[in-house]
Amino acid sequence: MALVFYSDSDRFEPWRVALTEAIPDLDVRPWDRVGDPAEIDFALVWLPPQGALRRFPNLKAILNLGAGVDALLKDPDLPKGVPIVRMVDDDLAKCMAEYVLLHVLRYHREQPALDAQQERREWRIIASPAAGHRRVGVMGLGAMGGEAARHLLAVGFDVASWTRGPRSMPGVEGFHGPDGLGPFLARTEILVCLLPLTQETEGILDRDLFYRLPRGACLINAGRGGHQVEADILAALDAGQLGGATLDVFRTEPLPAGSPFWTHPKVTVTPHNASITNPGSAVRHVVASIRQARAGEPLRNVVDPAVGY
Ligand code: NDP
Ligand code: OXD
Repeated sequence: MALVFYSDSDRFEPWRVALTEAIPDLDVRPWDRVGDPAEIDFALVWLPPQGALRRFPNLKAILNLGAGVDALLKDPDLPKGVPIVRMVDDDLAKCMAEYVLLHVLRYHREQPALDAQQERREWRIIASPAAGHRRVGVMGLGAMGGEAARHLLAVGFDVASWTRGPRSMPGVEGFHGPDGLGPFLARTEILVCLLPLTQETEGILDRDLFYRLPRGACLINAGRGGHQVEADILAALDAGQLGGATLDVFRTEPLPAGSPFWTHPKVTVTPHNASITNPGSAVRHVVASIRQARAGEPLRNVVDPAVGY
């Protein structure tokens, strides 16, 4: 069995070593030494060029190196009927949860205002309530949002979630669907977006949504840049409707040097590093998918192209 690897941001060699340690007879090939395309059973990829996967006539699965499959699904030449498996890995989810916790705590404890005071050498006490009095709303309660919610609950935050279908998690107030969005937003002081980018969620972080939040609410988006109407974020920040925004993802990445986000006093920019796939842990998930395919068992974490995640 042979697997071809493509990524501009992940290194081939650690993946080759980790995969062949687990499955010694797996022939792991880099993109530029693919050999006979008909021999390739699996493609392990991150952001392959459009149309690049159609040259493999015997693909059994496309294994995505990341959790989000929005870029893959945009490819009009994606081989039809080949299952796409998204990345689901404990460490990936835990790192995301740490990112969310860091930035929720930062807003909860008024750290941006305290940083600004320090710049001015101003000594003024700003009191924060205990976490149980801070209402955090998590959009998306999947692998990422679910782990983030668990971390937030562990610290004591008052957590709600918003999902496509009804979901329940102990201790989390669940809202779902278009009708649930308004009440979810109305009770949310710190909004965390961990949605996949789909036709339904494209541009969801817009003026209308921001004005359904309490005034001064803060936004943390580690989903996708395509969720953001970026001019609306800036306008809502300038009007005081949003109190702050922490953005890990952008419509254009890398974020252009001229973007106003870089210098806006109420914006924290991170370079799409909220959580990064690490072969040391993620290899388990890839190996499991290959073993399932070999055994003719149903693959887990397969994307439904019709809904987009
Ligand atoms: P999952 O597929 O596990 O979960 C998706 C969640 O979003 C589900 O709870 C789903 O609802 C909900 N959802 C989807 N569509 C809608 C909708 N229209 N309305 C309301 N809720 C919706 O995905 P993951 O948690 O693994 O990943 C989520 C996203 O996080 C990725 O797609 C990627 O964009 C982003 N990500 C970003 C990273 C970064 O470093 N910035 C790293 C990893 C991921 P339901 O439960 O009802 O199906
Ligand atoms: C992912 C990402 O989807 O890193 O995994 O954005």
